[in-house]
Amino acid sequence: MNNVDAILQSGQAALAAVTDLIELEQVKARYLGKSGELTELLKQLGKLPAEERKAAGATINVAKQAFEAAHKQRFEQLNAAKLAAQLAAEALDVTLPGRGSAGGGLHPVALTLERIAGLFRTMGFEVADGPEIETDFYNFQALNIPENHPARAMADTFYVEGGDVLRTHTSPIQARFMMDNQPPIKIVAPGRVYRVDSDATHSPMFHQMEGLWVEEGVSFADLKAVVTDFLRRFFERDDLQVRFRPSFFPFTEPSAEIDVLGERGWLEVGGCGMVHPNVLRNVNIDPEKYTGFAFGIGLDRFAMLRYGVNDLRLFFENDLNFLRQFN
Ligand code: 2NL
Repeated sequence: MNNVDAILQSGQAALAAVTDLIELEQVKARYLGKSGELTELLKQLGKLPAEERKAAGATINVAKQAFEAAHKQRFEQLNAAKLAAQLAAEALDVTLPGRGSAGGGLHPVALTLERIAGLFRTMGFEVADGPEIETDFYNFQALNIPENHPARAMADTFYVEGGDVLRTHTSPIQARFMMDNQPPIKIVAPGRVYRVDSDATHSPMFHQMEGLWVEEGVSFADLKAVVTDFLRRFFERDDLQVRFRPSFFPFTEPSAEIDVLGERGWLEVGGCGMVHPNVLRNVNIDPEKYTGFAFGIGLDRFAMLRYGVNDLRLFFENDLNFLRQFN
C-alpha cells in the first residue's frame, strides 16, 4: 500500500507526457488494464489481513479515481488540440473573391442559323437534320443528278472510301425526309457541307440552309411569298426589293436565283425552284398529286451580310478576339 501514491504519481506524470490519443490509451492500459499496475494492487487485496483490507481498498480506489480524472482531463486536452490542428489545416478564407465565370457564346454562323430557323418556324417549318457523310444516292441520284451529269463536276466532291461522299449540299437531308414522310412536308435543313474549294471566298467546309414545302397546290407564288417574307424579316427592311432571276438546277424546274437590292446593286443570296417531278418520284412522292418548292442559301454568306464581315475565313480561324465580338 506504500506504493499507491508512487504509482499514482508516475501514472499522472505518464498521462502528462503523452502527445496523442493513441499513447494516452496505452498509458491507461498500463495502469488500469487487465494487468495494469493499479489493477494488480486490487488483485492483491485478498492477501492482506481482513482488518487492513477495507482501508487499503479505499486508498486504491481513491488513487484509481484520481488517475481516471487525470486521464479524462488529458483526453479532453488532446482532443481539443487535435480539432484545433484540423481546423487550422482545413481553413477556408470565405472572404476571398470568386474566380469569376468565363462566359462562352455562340459562333456568329450558329447565331445566324438560329435566327433564320426561328423565322421559318414562325411560318410553320420544322428543322430537319441528317448525316454529313452521304450515299451517292441521296447526295446525287435522288436529286436528279445522274452519273456523268455535269452538275457532279460543278460541285467538286470529297469522296470517302467505299464510294460515299461528304455531302456537297443539304438537299440530301430533305431527300431522306421525303423518303420517310408523306406530304404535307414543310422543313428547313441547315448544316455543314463540303466542297473541294479553298480561297478568300470559298472554304472546303461551309454552311447551308435549304427549305422545302411539298403539299397539294403549292405554287411558285408561294415560293416567292415565303422567300420574300423571310428576306424582309431577316434584313429588317419591309421594303426590301427581291428579284427571282431565271436559272437552272437539276433538282428544280423552273429554277431561279434569288437577288436582293442592296446599296451597291443587286446581290445574289440563294437559289430556288419548284421541285423537279423526277426528284419527287425518286423519293416515292406522287408528282401528279403533289407539288413543292425548294430553296437554298449560304449561311456563312448571310452571317457576313448581317455582321459586316468581309472575309469568310475569319469564321473558321477560331480567333477569340474576333469571336468575342458577337456575344
Ligand atoms: C443555292 C441553290 C437550291 C434546292 C437548293 C432542293 C432540294 C430538294 C429538291 C429540290 Cl430535296 N431542290 N434544293 C433547290 C434550288 C436551289 O440551292 O444557291 N444554294 C446555296
